[in-house]
Amino acid sequence: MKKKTLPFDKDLFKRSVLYNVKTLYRKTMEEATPQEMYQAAAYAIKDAIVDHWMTTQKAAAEQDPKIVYYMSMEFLMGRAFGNNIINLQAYKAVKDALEELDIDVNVLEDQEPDPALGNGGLGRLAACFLDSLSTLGYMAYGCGIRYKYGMFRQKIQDGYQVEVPDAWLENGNPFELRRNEYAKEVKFGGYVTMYTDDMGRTMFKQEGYQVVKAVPYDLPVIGYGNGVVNTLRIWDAEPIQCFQLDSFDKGDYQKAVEQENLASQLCEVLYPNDNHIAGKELRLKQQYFFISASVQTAVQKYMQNHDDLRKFYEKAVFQLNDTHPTVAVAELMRVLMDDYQFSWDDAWDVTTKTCCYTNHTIMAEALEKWPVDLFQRLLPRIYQIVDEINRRFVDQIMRKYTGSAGIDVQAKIRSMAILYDNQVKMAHLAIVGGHSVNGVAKLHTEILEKRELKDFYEMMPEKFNNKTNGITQRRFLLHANPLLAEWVTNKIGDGWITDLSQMDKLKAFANDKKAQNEFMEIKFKNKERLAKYILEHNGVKVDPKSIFDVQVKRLHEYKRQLLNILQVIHKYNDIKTHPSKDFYPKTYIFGAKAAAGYLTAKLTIKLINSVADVINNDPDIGGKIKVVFIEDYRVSNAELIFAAADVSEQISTASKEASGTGNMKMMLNGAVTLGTLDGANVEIVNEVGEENAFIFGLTSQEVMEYEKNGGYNPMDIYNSDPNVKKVLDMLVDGTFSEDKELFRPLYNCLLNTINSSKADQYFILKDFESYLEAQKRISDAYQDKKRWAKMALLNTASCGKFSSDRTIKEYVDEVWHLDKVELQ
Ligand code: F55
Repeated sequence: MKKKTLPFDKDLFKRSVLYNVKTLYRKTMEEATPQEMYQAAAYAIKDAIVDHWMTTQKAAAEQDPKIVYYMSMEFLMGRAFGNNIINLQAYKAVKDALEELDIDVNVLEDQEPDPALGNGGLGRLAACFLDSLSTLGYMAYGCGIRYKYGMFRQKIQDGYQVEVPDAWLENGNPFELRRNEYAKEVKFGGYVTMYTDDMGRTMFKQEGYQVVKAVPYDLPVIGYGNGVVNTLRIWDAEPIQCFQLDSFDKGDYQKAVEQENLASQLCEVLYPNDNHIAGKELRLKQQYFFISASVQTAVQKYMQNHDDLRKFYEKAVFQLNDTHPTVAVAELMRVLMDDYQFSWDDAWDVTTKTCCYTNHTIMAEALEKWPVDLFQRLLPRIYQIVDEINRRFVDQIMRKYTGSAGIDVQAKIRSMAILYDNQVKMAHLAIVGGHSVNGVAKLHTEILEKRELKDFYEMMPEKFNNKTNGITQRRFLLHANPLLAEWVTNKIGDGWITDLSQMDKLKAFANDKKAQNEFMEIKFKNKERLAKYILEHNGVKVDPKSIFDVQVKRLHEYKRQLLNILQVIHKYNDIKTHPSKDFYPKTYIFGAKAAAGYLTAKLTIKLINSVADVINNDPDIGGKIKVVFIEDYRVSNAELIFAAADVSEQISTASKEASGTGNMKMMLNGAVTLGTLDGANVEIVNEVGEENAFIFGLTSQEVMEYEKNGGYNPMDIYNSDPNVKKVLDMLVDGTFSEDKELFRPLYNCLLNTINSSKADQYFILKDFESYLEAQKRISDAYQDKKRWAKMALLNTASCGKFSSDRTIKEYVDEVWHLDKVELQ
């Protein structure tokens, strides 16, 4: 039976492109620049999307399904054009149509800037989830911020990272729709007054505040082949027009200027920190800004076709992506009580049944806390509500534990209160104010339950659940790796595109010599494609026959890029001292952005580039190893990199990486994991089998045991392992920099001679030997061509579990309970 595909009118598309070039630019195709052609084609695609968008919204209005509001400060969408035409099942038609107009689809795709409204994993996960929600036919809104400047663009100058503003909206965004009619007001500051309403109830009112207008921009999120189009709604801030200002604050010129300033600053820039809270006032403003607008919208939408707001949670669920959107708990309480006259208890019932929270990290520096005075000054009414939530919760703790043998009630309050030490603890608010708390991989959820959030887990175990992360195979295989996608489809049909568990069927080919050769031939072609990119962008020639060993992710000490580069230095020494020793050539590929203020991370980038300089230009090495640092790692070049990876480096200190998702993207593309038993690596190894991955290092148990006992002394390793000593000494002997002191801070991180309990907090030297040994196993395995091909193929064949479709199904079945929307 032939499967139904979405209709797409190729000729209409072609005419539309020509028409758009004319009306947008007053040009013919011959005169238009590639950017103009891209815009014209994108508008033509948008035309096709809008029909589906309207059909979906109409069906939803009729069927009234429950909606998930995925609230997130970050959506790392990546380029839209290619992904949209893939999900419309129109890639080939568009490619052919463009060819007839003498345009290469790849050149066109390259004209689009990466919408980088996210830092890394957390933001990208949100984007994958939206893709899956549409593909599975559930109604969803992504709620976020339309930052004027997204994640900075990274330039490497003299080996150092330089941050360049990301003006992604410079040429406009053809896919977005400004929805002025849905604008909302958001209020900051001022004070709260009390009054008695007509019915004798005590009511609260915020006065003397500043106000900004939140204006939504809608972006379509297209399901694969099903015509479902959901909405990513990102908010921009504008000043309230003066005539409106008049009505509440006549002639207050000063205030008008302040409001203009606030509006222009609010959505200016994404904070570029991952796993680290900067604690800036503007950040809290951003949080409340998009949450207030989103919560108001969700309630209003519900009230359009329902009358009993006490049943709101039957039609809406808020998923809070980490603690950043957690003010939603108090904002929903506020709207229900102040705008709809709910009692506290009724409002609390609705709020806790609506909100759910995902935790993405256990790193202490990422736990979000706000000083009470800042919080109170900026959000006076919200603070009152948080204070009352806290009072009632502390009361509940006391009632539960007072008089229980062996329980220190004060200790419980200290560890769980929302307000403590003059701080507002956002994770605690999220746990108390919702009905679901989830971690993002099995191990991570276990650590939350047993350690990080132990007291909460003991008090309310029913709220806790795990949702192992996933990724969308539409972007990361179908779009990123067309050769492999086609091969897979030839072998097992195209069912995998919407059901990744079908990849399992590839296991039948694991020992098939022809299939193995084809698989490795495709990998080789993808390596050639990446080698070309590297030559163009880095000016370094790499050999696609060498092992492509890849570590791409944010730069963070716990992710241990430093361990990787130290190992490279060791390998360099090894080759120099044993020039005739057999060594299979390797290309070490790094890509990473460091938070702008994170000095150790930035210095690690410099080290990687300095090591690259020395090694790539040393004639003694004869190209046996090459080191490449790919500038400006982002979703678009990630797609090229994943497709070309032989080895996927996932080497975080065990217990620190909540899940990881790059690990899944590389596995999908047939890379073999070299990793610690951390985050989702544990589950990856479980699926693919230990014999098809390379695992090393301390376990999370061991790491946590050391941490409990104040760490370990890396000096012992330095003194006893000559390899380690040599490598570390090279950081400060001028091998990689004329200034011998340049890399001293990294040396000191590893061997803090003043305070040994602060030395090597991420167990780099402790894991060094085991890591070298794993690297050796990799080189050996790669030389056995058949064995490697089988391993690589089995990785692709075993990745079924790691689709975000699976993750979303689990959220739907266990937490959200959504209904599918049916399009006829
Ligand atoms: C961004 C801003 C702040 Cl303030 C804090 C954290 C972040 C951030 O980007 N976190 C992040 O990306 N966390 C990652 O989430 C992924 C998705 O769940 C995980 O796979 C990954 O382990 C985790 O580090």
